[in-house]
Amino acid sequence: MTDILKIVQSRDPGEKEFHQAVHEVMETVKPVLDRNPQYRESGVLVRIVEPERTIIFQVPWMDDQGQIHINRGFRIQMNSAIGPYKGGLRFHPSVNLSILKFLAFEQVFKNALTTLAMGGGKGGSDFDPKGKSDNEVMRFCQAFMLELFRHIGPNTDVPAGDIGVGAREIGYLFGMYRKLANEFTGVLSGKGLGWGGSLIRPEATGYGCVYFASEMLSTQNKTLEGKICLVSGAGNVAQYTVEKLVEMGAKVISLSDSSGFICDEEGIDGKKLAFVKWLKNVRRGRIKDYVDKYSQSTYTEADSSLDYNPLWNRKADCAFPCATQNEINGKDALNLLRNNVGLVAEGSNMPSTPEAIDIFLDKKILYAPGKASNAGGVAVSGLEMAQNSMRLNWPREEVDGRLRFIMKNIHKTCLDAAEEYGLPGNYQAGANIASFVKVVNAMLDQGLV
Ligand code: NDP
Ligand code: 2IT
Repeated sequence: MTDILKIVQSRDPGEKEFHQAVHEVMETVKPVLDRNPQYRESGVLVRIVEPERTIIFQVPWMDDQGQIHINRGFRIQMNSAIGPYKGGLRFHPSVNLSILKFLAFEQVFKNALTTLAMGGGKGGSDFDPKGKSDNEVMRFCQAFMLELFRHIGPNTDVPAGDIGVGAREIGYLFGMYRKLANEFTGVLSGKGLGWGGSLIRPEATGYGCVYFASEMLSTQNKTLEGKICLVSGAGNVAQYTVEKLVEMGAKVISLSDSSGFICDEEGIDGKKLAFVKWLKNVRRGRIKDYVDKYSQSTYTEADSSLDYNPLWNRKADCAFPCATQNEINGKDALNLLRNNVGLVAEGSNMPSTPEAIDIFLDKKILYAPGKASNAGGVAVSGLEMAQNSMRLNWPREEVDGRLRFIMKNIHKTCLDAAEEYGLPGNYQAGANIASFVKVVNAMLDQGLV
């Protein structure tokens, strides 16, 4: 165990997701620390694992029946050495300090990989938008922003979406910010196209993940054409991962939500995807309803008594986890390999447990860690910030071209850093090393602040 992990564990006992994320980065950057003793000596390691600021607040709101609810709101401002804090907001009942600190920590390194000037942050609430009316969601978002607005700003901290926070929530949050601050600035990303949003932002995480996968395959002179793909989740990232995979000629056979997963061996084509988008984004229904419409497909209910997820136990070539953290464990990883999967590109944040990652690395399959492969979302958020600052909107082709370029560049950065440290093809080490060096060098340049 690294010394720094011991410090984090004793300071923040019980924050298991945060410990997992710190451990993952610190283990892989050991060769960098050995080669550059100034990093250990300067105390930069203890600084990088401690949020610069943690804001926790009460969010009181009233439901449609007049009942009062108190949720907890958070914003973790993790590191601002290379730019304003930047990262999403998650609304989900599981949200706690540990989960948001792991996400904020990952975000610092992910944002550094994009090459754009963005520090790392994350926030959210244990509020559950599921089953709430639009008015309840609006009142919650307004109450949340009533406190958050004093801590953010276009040059300070720029939140965006994540699980449970999409276009609807960003709209309500922005409206309240605009009113409270009495200014119209690019304080949130993922905004509507008519009021400062960027083209391609909704698509960016999923598209970027597929661009990254395609780059990985090209190192083996392969393409996504004809590849059978497993995708988990059915939200923003999953939907646009499927869209781009279909466009590139792959066959996607699964989708899921927290209740279960569907399998469609005939492939989820553009028409079926349009139904999923309507089902999830408009009707806000469950993925189970897919089988009522497409009767050749099957639905499997989630079963928490199993120690593996049957979604990952299907014959396929590629896997794209796009739901949530720790959704692929060691057993799932072995099942994926046994079923012929040779590429895993993470759309979600930290979907693979440490055991699963070790199995992927040991078998030398193409494995892309989320901080590299899902960086397209925040990258286009960075482009949205740039467009807002200029008060200009770039066309779709321009933003998509920049996204492709950024993903290609991240892919190369990972490979080059891995190669430099004698770990060819290890994207996990490459992503951590390249981003860590960039952030700690900026911290050292700027002194002890
Ligand atoms: P959405 O809320 O749009 O979709 C989340 C999907 O994952 C839903 O299908 C949801 O099912 C499922 N899910 C959520 N929690 C769980 C759980 N505990 N167990 C099983 N399934 C679950 O979120 P996004 O698509 O935006 O986010 C998905 C992942 O991608 C997250 O890890 C997020 O951090 C990451 N990410 C998102 C980016 C973005 O730009 N949005 C950028 C980079 C990464 P249900 O409806 O039942 O809750
Ligand atoms: O995890 C992530 O990168 C996001 N949820 C997107 C963050 C952003 O600021 O666009």
